[in-house]
Amino acid sequence: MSQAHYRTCNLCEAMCGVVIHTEEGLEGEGVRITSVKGDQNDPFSRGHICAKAIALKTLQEDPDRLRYPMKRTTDGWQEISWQQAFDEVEQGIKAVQAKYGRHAVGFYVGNPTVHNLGATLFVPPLMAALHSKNKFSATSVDQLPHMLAALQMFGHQLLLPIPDVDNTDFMLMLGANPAASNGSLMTGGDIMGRIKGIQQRGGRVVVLDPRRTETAQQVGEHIFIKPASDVYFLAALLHVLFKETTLNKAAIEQQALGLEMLELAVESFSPERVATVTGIEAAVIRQLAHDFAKAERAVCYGRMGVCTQEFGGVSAWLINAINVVTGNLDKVGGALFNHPAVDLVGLTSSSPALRGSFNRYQSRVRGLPEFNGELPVAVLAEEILTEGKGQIKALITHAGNPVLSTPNGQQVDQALASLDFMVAIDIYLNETTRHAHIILPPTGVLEHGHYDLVFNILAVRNVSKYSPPLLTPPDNTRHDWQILLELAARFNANNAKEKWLWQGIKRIVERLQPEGILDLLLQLGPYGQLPLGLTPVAAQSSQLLIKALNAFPPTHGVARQLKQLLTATPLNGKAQGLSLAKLKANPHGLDLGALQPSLAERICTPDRKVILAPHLYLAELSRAFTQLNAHQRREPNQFLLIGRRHIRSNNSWLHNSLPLIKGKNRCTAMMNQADASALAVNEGDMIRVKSRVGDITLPVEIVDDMMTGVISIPHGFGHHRQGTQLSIAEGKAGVSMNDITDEHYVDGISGTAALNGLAVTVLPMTAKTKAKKSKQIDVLN
Ligand SMILES: Nc1nc2c(c(=O)[nH]1)N[C@H]1C(S)=C(S)[C@@H](COP(=O)(O)OP(=O)(O)OC[C@H]3O[C@@H](n4cnc5c(=O)[nH]c(N)nc54)[C@H](O)[C@@H]3O)O[C@H]1N2
Ligand SMILES: Nc1nc2c(c(=O)[nH]1)N[C@H]1C(S)=C(S)[C@@H](COP(=O)(O)OP(=O)(O)OC[C@H]3O[C@@H](n4cnc5c(=O)[nH]c(N)nc54)[C@H](O)[C@@H]3O)O[C@H]1N2
Ligand code: SF4
Ligand SMILES: [Mo]
Repeated sequence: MSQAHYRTCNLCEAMCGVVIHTEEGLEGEGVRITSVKGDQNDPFSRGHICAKAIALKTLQEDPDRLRYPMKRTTDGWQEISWQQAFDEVEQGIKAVQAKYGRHAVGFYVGNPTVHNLGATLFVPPLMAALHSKNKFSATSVDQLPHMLAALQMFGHQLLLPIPDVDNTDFMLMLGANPAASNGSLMTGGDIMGRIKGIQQRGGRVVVLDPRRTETAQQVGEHIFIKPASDVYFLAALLHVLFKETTLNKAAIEQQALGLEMLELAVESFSPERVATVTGIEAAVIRQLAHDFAKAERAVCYGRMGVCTQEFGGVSAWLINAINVVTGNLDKVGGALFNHPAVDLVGLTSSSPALRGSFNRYQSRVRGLPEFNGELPVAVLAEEILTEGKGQIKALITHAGNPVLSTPNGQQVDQALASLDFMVAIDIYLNETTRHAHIILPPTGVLEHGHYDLVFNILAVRNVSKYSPPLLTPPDNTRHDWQILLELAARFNANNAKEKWLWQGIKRIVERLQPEGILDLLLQLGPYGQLPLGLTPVAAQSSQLLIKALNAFPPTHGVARQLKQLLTATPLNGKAQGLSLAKLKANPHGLDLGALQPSLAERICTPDRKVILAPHLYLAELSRAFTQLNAHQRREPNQFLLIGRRHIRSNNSWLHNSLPLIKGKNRCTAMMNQADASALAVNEGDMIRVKSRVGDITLPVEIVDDMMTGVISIPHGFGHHRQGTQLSIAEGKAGVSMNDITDEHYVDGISGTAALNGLAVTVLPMTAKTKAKKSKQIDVLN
C-alpha cells in the first residue's frame, strides 16, 4: 500500500515542501520510494519543486553511497567496525596533537552541514573540542562577506537583511542567478515565481551580470557588468544617490551613524569615472540610481557573483548601504530581518562571542584574518604544505569536498595527499575523501529527522516545519550527529576525569537527540510555549542540559553562555505555543507570517544604530579606486573567468545521480560569438584555459548571452581522479574550474576566495597543441 510522507527538501536553500510516496517492497526488499513530488499544501512552497528533488530518492538508493566505516590500507579500502574506526580516529588525531600540538589538526566543514539538523548542532562542539586555530569552512568560498558586513554594520554576523521579494516594487540584483540556484540568502519556495510577481505587480527587476542568465532571460531587464567591477557600480550608484536625489537624511540618521563619512567615501566614484571599468554607460547608472530612489519600495540584493570577488567585502557593505540611504532597510518591500521560530540571532545576541568575530588572529603563513573562529579556506593547502611550527598534519572533513570546491584544487589535492592522518565524515568516496585514512559515513537524509535551523534565518517569510525520519536506517549505521558527538566526547577527554565527564554528557545528549534540543529551541523561541512555560518534556530536557553544563567549571565561557540561553527570558514575539509536537501535528509546515520591521529590537551595535561607514571598508574602497584602470583587455585571448550553476547540479556532489546528470555535457566554457571568432574556435572545439596556477581543457559553448571578454565555467566537475567511487559521475567527469582558480586571488578584506573575475588566458587547441598536450599527459602517466 502506498504511503505519503511530507517533508522539506534539504538539498538547496529553498526549503521546498515535498511529498514522498513509499510502498512496502517484496519480502526482504524493505520500503521503496515510488515518487517525489511537490507538496501543494506546504504553505511556503505551494507545490513548487525543482528537478533536483528526485535526488532525495537517488541518493537514498545509490549503491556508491557509503554506509559503514572504511579504512584505507595498502590493499585498498576495507570495511571496519565503528568501534575500531572511532578508536583509530582518536589515536590518529591524538598522536598528531601530541607530536605537533593542537593547531596541527585542521577541520574543514562543507556546505551540506548546514542542511542537516544534527550536523548543524554537533559540528560546533567537535570544532571546539579540537582547540585548533585551523578551522575552515565553505563560508569562505561563499557568503562570508555578507556575514562580515552584518557583523560590522548590525553587530551580529547572522543579522542578514533578506529581500522582501513578495512586497517590493524594484529589485536590483547583482551576481545571483536564482533561476539556477533557487535563491541564496533569500530562502523562498518558488523564488522565481515570487520574483516574477514583482513584475506582475507592475514593479521592476534589474539584473546585473556578465552573463544574460536564465534569471535575466525569464524576468526583468538585464545589464552586462564586467566581472569584479561591482564595487565601482555600487559606489557610483551611491554617489548619484547622494549628489542628485533627495535623501531623507533625518530618517537615515535616526537609523544609522556615519552618513557623512559614507558620502565622502563615494565622492570620487562618479558614473563617468566608472563607466569603462564596469562596462556600463554613465547615463544608465545615473538613471538606475534615480529610479531606485524614486521607487516606493526597493531592494538591492547581491549574492555569490558579487561577494566572491576581489572587492567582495566592500561590495557586500555597499549593497547594505544603498538599502539604508534609500530608506529601504528594515522596511516592508525593502530588506528585512526575519524572526524565525528557532531564533539563533535572538538566542545569541547577548553574548559578544556568539555574535561573531573578525581578525582576532591570522593564518600562520599568509596572515589572512580569522572570521568567527575560522580561517579562509584559501590558505588550507599552504598551511598543510608549508613546514614549520603550527603546520597542519592531520585534517578532519565534514560534508565537504575542498578538492573540487576551493581555489587551486590541485594544490589542495596534493596537500591532502601529504597529510599524516585524515578523517572524512562523508557519504561518498570522492575527490577529497579518497585521501582519508578513515571515512565515517553517516545515514542518508531520509533516515533522520530534519529541520532547517539556518535557512529559516534567511527565509522571505517566517515559517516552521519538521520532517520526521521517513526510512529506518540499516542496522549498525550512525547519524552525522552521533559520529560528531562521539568524536567530540573523545577529543575532549584527555584524562580519566574528563572521560567520565564526557561519557555522562554524551549519555544526556543521546537521550535528548537533536529533536529534543530542537523542541527546546522552538519553545524558547519567539513563537514558543512561553509565557505558558515549557512543556514537561522540554522542561526536563532543559534540566538535563543544565545538569550537563554544570559539569563545566564556571570559567568555561561557552558552557556559561549556553546555560544563560537556557534560562533566558522569552524572546519577544507572538507566543503561539510552538513546539515539536505542534509541528508534528502540522506535517505540511506552519506559516508564521510575513517579515516585519524589527531592527530597533534586534540590532546589536553599541549605539543600537546601523554603522554605515565601518573603517575597514573605507580603506578598501580607496584601494579599489587606485585600481580603476587595472583591468584593460589587451589581447583577444585574455578573458575574465566567472562561474555558473545549473538547476540540475549542486556544487560537486549530485553528479552521481543519473536523472540529474544525463543529457548534454554541461561542463563547457561559454563565450560569445565575437570572442570565439577572434580565437578562431567553433562550437565544441577544445580550448585550454590557463591561469597562474594551472590549466584545464574543455569544449567551447558559443552563446549570445556572454559579455565580450568573459568566459563562464561551472564548478564541481573534475570527477576523473583515480580512486573515487562515483560510477556515474566518473562517466561525466568534466574538469574542475577550481583547478585554475587562484588561492592568492582573494577578497582584500576577508580573504574569501575571489572565484569570479580571475584573469585567464584561452588557448585554442590546434592539432599541434593537442599533440603536445597528449604527450605531456603521457609523461605524467
Ligand atoms: N542548482 C543549484 N542550486 C544551488 C547550488 C548549486 O550548486 N546548484 N548551490 C547552492 C549554494 S551552496 C549557493 S551559495 C547558492 C548560490 O546562489 P547564487 O548566488 O544565485 O549563485 P549563482 O547561480 O552561482 O549565481 C552567481 C551569478 O553571478 C554572476 N557573476 C559572476 N561574476 C560576477 C561579477 O563579477 N559581478 C556580477 N554582478 N555577477 C557575477 C554569474 O554569472 C552568476 O549568474 O546556490 C545554491 N543553490
Ligand atoms: N569556482 C567556484 N567554486 C565554488 C563555488 C562557485 O560558485 N565557483 N561555490 C562555492 C560554494 S557557494 C560552496 S557552498 C562550496 C561548497 O563546498 P563544499 O561544501 O566543500 O563542497 P560540496 O560539493 O558541497 O561537497 C559536499 C560534500 O558533502 C558530502 N555530503 C552530502 N550530504 C552529506 C551529509 O548529509 N552528511 C555528510 N557527512 N556528508 C554529506 C558530499 O558527499 C560531498 O563530499 O563550493 C564553493 N566553490
Ligand atoms: S529548489 Fe529543488 S533542490 Fe531546492 S529545496 Fe526545492 S526541490 Fe529541493
Ligand atoms: Mo554555497
